[in-house]
Amino acid sequence: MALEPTREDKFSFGLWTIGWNAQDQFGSATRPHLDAVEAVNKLSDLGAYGMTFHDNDLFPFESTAAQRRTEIDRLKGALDSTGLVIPMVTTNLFSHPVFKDGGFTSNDRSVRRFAIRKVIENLDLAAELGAETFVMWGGREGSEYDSAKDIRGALERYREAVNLLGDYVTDKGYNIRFAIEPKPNEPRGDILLPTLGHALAFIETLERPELVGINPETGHEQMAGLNFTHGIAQALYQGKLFHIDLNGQRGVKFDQDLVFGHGDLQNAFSLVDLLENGGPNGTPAYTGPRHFDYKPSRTEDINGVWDSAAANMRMYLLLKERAAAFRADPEVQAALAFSKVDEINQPTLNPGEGYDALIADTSAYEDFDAAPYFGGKGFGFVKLQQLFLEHLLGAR
Ligand code: GLT
Ligand code: MN
Ligand code: MN
Repeated sequence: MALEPTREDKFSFGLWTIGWNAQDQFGSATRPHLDAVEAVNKLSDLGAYGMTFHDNDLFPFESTAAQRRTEIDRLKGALDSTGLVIPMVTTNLFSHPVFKDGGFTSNDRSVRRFAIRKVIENLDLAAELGAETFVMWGGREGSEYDSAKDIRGALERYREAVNLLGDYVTDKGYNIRFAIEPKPNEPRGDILLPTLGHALAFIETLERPELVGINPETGHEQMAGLNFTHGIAQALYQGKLFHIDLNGQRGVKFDQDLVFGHGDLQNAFSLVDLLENGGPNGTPAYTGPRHFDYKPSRTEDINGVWDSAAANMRMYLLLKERAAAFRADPEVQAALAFSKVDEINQPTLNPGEGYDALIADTSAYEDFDAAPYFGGKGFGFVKLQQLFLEHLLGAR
């Protein structure tokens, strides 16, 4: 299997990732500004198929309409000459001081109106560039103090905003769906819709739930101590995995945004296995962009930036190769069968069976022998896990 990325792999990167100039809470930038045209050219050379951006990654918040147009046209020129695409666009509702208490859910009503208008402008741009996914990461939607935010009111305002944006894309005929990106905290002390489960529940309250899915990020779920692969499986189960942010995180701490696989490698392996082999008959379970949302470490110069971009794609392809070998191994297949991994897909009740028939079936209860489960009937999960790790290590 090829470890050289191609367009068919659908790898994409945020302009804010490779373009991060490495300024953090404790120190100034360690790298200069990266021009969007240079970013497109280099990503194309590395084998990516797409780039994504926030409005203000491309042009500053204060830009005039003419400045904005200049930057958009420069980007379009680079896209035309490379064949790179823009599969997703998102809006910056978190950097400018006006959003210090959020955008859609700021306590200040005039800020909320401004935020919705800013997103509408950006939806027009997304449509112009052919993006089909519009991410909404509400990093500033939240609070530090319980007394300072009426959470039910804020959720109602969030809902009002997303419903209106759904009206807008529908009326305009845009081929755009929304993807809410959850995060538990940072920059706010607590962020609304902190996990993908919260977001999934919220989406069901919307007027057009079919237009809205989620964009889960590896590190964000892991910051909450959650299993990212489990979360992605639930998003797939509910038909809501509209986009994905891949990166690396080592444990419950600040958002590290490491290279994909440079954090919890085992979870990255099970994730790639799920995405690539988790569909019907071992087909891919997800066919959208493999989007990397990472930050090249502050220690790196521009060479390190491009090395890290390439590392994301290579890690994904290595894990994909290892996952294929895992699935093809007859010993693994025997271990999966012994562990009854497939039996979970067999309905617990017989066709047409209700509780009356279940109660009448004495083999299910009265005659069922639970005793052998003591000291016997092990599931063999450890043996299976060892095989999983040996494949991950390339030992088989
Ligand atoms: C910001 C955040 C990311 C989001 C981006 C989309 S912005 O960098 O940390 O997780 O995906 O708004
Ligand atoms: Mn992150
Ligand atoms: Mn993200």
